Amino acid sequence: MTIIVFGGDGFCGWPTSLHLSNDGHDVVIADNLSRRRWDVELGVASLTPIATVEERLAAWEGVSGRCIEFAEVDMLDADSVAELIDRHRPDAVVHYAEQSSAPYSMIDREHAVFTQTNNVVGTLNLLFVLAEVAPTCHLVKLGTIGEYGTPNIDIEEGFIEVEHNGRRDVLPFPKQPGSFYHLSKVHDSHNLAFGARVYNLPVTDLNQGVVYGNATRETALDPRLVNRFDYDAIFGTVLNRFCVEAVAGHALTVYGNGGQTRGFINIRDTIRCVQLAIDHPAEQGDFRVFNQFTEQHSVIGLARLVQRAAASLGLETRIEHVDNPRVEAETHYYRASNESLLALGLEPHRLTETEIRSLLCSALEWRDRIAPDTLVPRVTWRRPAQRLAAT
Ligand code: USQ
Repeated sequence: MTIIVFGGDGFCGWPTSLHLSNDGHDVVIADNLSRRRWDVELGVASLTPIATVEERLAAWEGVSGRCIEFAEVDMLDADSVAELIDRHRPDAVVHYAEQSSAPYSMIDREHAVFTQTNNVVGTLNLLFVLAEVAPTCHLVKLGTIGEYGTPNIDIEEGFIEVEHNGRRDVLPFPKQPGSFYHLSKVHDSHNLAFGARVYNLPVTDLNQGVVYGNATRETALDPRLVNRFDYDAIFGTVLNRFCVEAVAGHALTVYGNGGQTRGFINIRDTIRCVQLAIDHPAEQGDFRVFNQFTEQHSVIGLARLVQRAAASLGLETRIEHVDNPRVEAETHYYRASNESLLALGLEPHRLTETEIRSLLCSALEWRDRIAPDTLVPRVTWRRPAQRLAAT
């Protein structure tokens, strides 16, 4: 197949692109390289040193003999997106090209507006281009399981059967997202569900959980292929952060009581899920939703797992319950379904002690690059727009 990966230079997009290329597909990466600019804006950096996109692609060709084309495209520029789709006529597009951090979206008005404009308008542009230029192309879109929030009932995959006043229907599962970022994904899902229906497009929305790890089989083939490993308080996800905190001798920063429970997934399963979605495409006019996570954990449970694995490596760690910078339930029911991808053949990597030890060893390898200042959460949900208040 010919597959365009929008956002193919980012944390999930880069290993996905390599994996699909390794699987024999013709892969094109479309990316505006904004993820690298946000590092500069925030004064943070990946724990692993990231090669330029040109170096990455040359290294991949060197080790695999396969070429991945790169196009610097901003999804807000619909003409460029249309030109790219028209030129390649892809069988599938994978869409990761969004601002992916909840804290980033909560910095202030400007960052909230940017996140929603970038994500929602970019997705709308792609939807319209596909409808006009490539209506049989399968759109695989990365959403988030955080769209559902933490309801006091089981979370289904996108839809729920409801009985009301004696009548029954299957309706979109209620959404209670926890940040302007998560809201942007909700808006995307609504636009995609509507667009798939009226333009008869095949769409898969992957509601992904919190990703951990950074390396995949392909990224390990050459140092220039190494993937990002974010650990700062804006872009780092919780388990990766705990591993870096453990090797930095920093307390594990559990927000609040740590009872927050989420779905988690290894980056190696992320790329496999996307591959499964592509191999088993949605029908024309179908908007299907898969919950993409493999196991559930509470934040305090994860901290204890990291503490135990760290101890086995001789690292002393301390858990600190810091004031929760977010507005979120800390004690709640959580049980989400993830049957669709398992039914398609996903064989999950489990979060064993060995797996956490291997994450800790990756962090140890780059210990000298840790900037402890960036571990401390500075964005709070409760006090928006400091800049606005000052004006
Ligand atoms: N948390 C801590 N300590 C930390 C960092 C986070 O206790 O040092 C807690 C948060 O309060 C939250 C949970 O850990 O309750 C998860 O936070 P996170 O930063 O790992 O993940 P989140 O902000 O929810 O977002 C991440 C990705 C996002 C993706 C989402 C999936 O950045 O792109 O969509 O995970 S989900 O959370 O399932 O919506």
